[in-house]
Amino acid sequence: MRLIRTLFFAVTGMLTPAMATAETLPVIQNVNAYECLSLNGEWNYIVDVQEEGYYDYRMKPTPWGFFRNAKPQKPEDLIEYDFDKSPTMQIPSDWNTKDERLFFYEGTVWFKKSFQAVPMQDYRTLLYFGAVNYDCRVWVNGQEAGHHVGGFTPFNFDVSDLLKEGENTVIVKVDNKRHAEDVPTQIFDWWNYGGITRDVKLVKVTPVYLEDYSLQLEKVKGGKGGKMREISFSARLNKAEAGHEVTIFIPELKIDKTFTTDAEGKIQSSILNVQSKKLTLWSPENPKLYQVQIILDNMTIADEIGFRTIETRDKQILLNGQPIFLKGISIHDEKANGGGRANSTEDAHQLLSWAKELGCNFVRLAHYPHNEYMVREAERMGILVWSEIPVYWTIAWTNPATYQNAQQQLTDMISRDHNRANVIIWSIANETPHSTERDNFLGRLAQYARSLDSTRLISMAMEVTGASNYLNRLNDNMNQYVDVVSFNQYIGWYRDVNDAPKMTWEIPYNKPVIISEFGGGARYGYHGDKNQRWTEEFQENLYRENCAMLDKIEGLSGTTPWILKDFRSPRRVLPGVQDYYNRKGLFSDKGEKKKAFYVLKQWYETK
Ligand code: GCB
Repeated sequence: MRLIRTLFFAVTGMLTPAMATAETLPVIQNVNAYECLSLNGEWNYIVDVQEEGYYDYRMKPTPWGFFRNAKPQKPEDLIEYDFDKSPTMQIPSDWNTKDERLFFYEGTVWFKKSFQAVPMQDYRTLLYFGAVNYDCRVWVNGQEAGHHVGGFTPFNFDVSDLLKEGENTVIVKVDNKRHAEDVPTQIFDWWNYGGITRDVKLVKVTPVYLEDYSLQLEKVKGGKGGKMREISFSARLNKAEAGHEVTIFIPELKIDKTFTTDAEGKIQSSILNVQSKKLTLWSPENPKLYQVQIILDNMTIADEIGFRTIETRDKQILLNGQPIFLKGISIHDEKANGGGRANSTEDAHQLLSWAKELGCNFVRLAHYPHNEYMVREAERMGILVWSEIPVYWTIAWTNPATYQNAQQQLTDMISRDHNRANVIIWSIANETPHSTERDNFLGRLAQYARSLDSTRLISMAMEVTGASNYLNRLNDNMNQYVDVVSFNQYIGWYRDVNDAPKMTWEIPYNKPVIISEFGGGARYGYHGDKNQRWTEEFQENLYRENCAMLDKIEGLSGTTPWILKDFRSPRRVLPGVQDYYNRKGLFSDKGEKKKAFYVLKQWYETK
């Protein structure tokens, strides 16, 4: 094996200018299994309203940008910035809640972090970001490491050749300005939190490492009662090299099997046999996870993996072959108390505990991939997950770059979470306006999602388009691409305020139905008549009438009402009521329960 010199963690040394550039690579599977140096913590930051640090006065990228982290060498030198004298911000975070001046800010902020590295033989170093919102450029020691677009998915660059012994500096330019051709587009109903919003780390990998692996329980073929179950295992190295040994070791199931990579550096889907009675399936009642080790050459990757099947039969969703009603709630990736982006097991646990208290076995993580702690914690707590990409409202359907962007976000969402037993639905869009262009875009995206992962269900939040004489009809060409027909409806709030009891539904597809949103706003502590908008009583009544109405839908397989908790949104400006919060939460932004919480809880007790 070729010896590659790279650097790792702590100590000092001489600086040598690196000339190489880094490489953007597919996201590494299960990053936390590797030895990492966390770059979380205090970073210096500079707010750069006119992108002075990137463009010259003719709007051309300047070689003298802030990424050089320059310092005056002589008394007469003119350098009009200084990271080390600039304020610091705790990373990961969003600048909107960390710096009062930046509450509404959408633009560019530069971040800088220094750390020590030491040379090591035989390893490479990836610089990994859990997520940065939205457009981000990264430099290591003044050399460009890479560029990434999209605010909610992980990415990594190989920075081995940019590092040097001693002090190293990472500089990140983050720009969260909205644009019509982006994903999401220019308008969306949540706060456009900017910054390095998830963990940053240096990851130590061998030159040949396991870029991806997958373990998936196969559905029972030919009826029940089989003595054996099959788990399919596949893996991919970062290099197309044949002859590497990959061992899969699951002690509790007595699985210990070694495979050899093919010329593409892959283990093509291979079957591991397990006795049915020895296998405990993952379920909300018993979220069993197995300790798994995957050993490539001498490197061991540890994971915890659950085994379950998910499929549909006519209008039913089957988990482990049994029909299940998905008692869900929609959630934004925002901290439980006070807002700001969530990014810890504690944040996740708080939100998911509220969902549990409500009686949920399912959450819709809207409208973009949430942080990984959320998915992992939900898995431990026995909560099923709908995971979504931010193809929301008015996407630029005919722009090829927009499609590529959406596809990349979908790829990275699936890459990160495809070994999580609790994730059962990939959602490709929310409330998109019907057109041929949209159908082409979303049809392609749905097929692509299926090509990446054929073991989960595909869905999207549609809208009801036809209603007359109290009959609501779902009619969306996308029905042919999805496994589960889901739609949002706001009877009692945006429409038909007093008519929910009279409403009937027609969903003309032989597929399970999820109501992916319903609800209405209430300000916690505001009481009055059930017809008085914004009161808890109005929301309580709306939930009562909606639940009764939904009970009449044939094939209803689940609901994820909108939403667990009040969340920040720049579109919600009504003083004294909204104050920049969408008030449709069953909990207030401070975690107080509104009356409607109990209505939904009671309804779920009947399911
Ligand atoms: C919707 C959207 C969601 C909004 C919600 C609302 O249909 O999907 O993002 O926040 O309505 O409150 O209007």
